[in-house]
Amino acid sequence: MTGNNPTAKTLGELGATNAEAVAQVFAKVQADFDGQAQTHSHDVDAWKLFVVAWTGRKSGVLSQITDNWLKSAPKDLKPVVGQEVNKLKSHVEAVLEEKREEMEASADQAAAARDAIDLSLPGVDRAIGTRHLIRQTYEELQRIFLSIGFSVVEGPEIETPYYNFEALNIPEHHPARDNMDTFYIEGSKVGHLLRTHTSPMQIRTMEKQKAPVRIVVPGKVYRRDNPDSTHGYMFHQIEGLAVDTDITFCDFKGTVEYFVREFLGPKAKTRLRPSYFPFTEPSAEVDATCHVCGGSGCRVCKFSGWIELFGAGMVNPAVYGFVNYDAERLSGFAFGMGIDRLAMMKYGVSELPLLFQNDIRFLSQFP
Ligand code: 2NL
Repeated sequence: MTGNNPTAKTLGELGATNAEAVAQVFAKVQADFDGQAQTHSHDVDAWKLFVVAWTGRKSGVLSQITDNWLKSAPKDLKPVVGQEVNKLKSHVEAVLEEKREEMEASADQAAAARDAIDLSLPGVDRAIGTRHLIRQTYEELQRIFLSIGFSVVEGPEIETPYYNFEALNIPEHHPARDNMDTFYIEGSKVGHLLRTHTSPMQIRTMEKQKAPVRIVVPGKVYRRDNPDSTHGYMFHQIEGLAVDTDITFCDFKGTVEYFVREFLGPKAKTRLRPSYFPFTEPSAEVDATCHVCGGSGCRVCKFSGWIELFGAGMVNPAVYGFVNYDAERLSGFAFGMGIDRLAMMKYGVSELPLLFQNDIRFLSQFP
């Protein structure tokens, strides 16, 4: 009640001097109350203020009416006013209670609607990743070598010059040690470097374990290179090593041919070309008949019918000296292949960077 507040005055001052006039004043107050109850019932905060404004103990409208209208009423009118006050009070109480129940129910309903889960809606469809093409290729290579008795060994990417070069019969001042090819770790007193092949792990294995040895070593290797469509400064390699008392060039050739047929299919033929590596003697490049034309000649094999797959050879006896193996009694073969190169060849990928850009449009072609 604001402004011209009738409850601040007495009934006499309002001109209500008989029962009829009193009833009219109370009817007006009750209509006022009903109107306000209607407007404020839609907003919880407004409703709270409204309730206090009418029922507040000190300055609520009902208290004001009791104080200013009932107490000051002349004796003959008092019973009438008393009755009207009681009627108004019970009306107010009944309306407030009714509205309170209504509002509680609709709040409960709203909360229930908010929390309701529609079980008939379709679920969220999250794409499941696939194995990267390099890993798929690696797993195929691993399967082939596990099937003929090799086991898998892995090791560190940061190495010492001894394991990466010395023990592999690559002496100081050998061109393969050139700064152009190798990343050295800045500030390392012993000249730590990023391995340029996974051979160091084969040396470590032979140091720890007597012959026979049959292992493959997969992993990342690093070489300083100018990046282009087929070169980066990191690639994935898998090297293999077999050492025993009576391993011959025949074992070497048979293993290589078995591998090529498993990897490229039963029709693939193998060819060995003389090559050179400091750690094998003799050394060979292993070629296979072109997987695109089958050997008749095409653009992919530059019309030669052959594709170069990897390098290999019989372990150079000089290497055995570094790991305390008896070079008179033992012999073996070794090979090293670039997994990325093999993947590009087998799956017809022409740009190496595609393998490392994580572009879903490329990756999803190899599910
Ligand atoms: C290539 C050629 C090769 C080896 C790696 C090797 C390891 C030891 C002893 C002898 Cl411990 N050889 N590894 C042998 C021949 C070739 O790699 O082109 N790799 C990408």
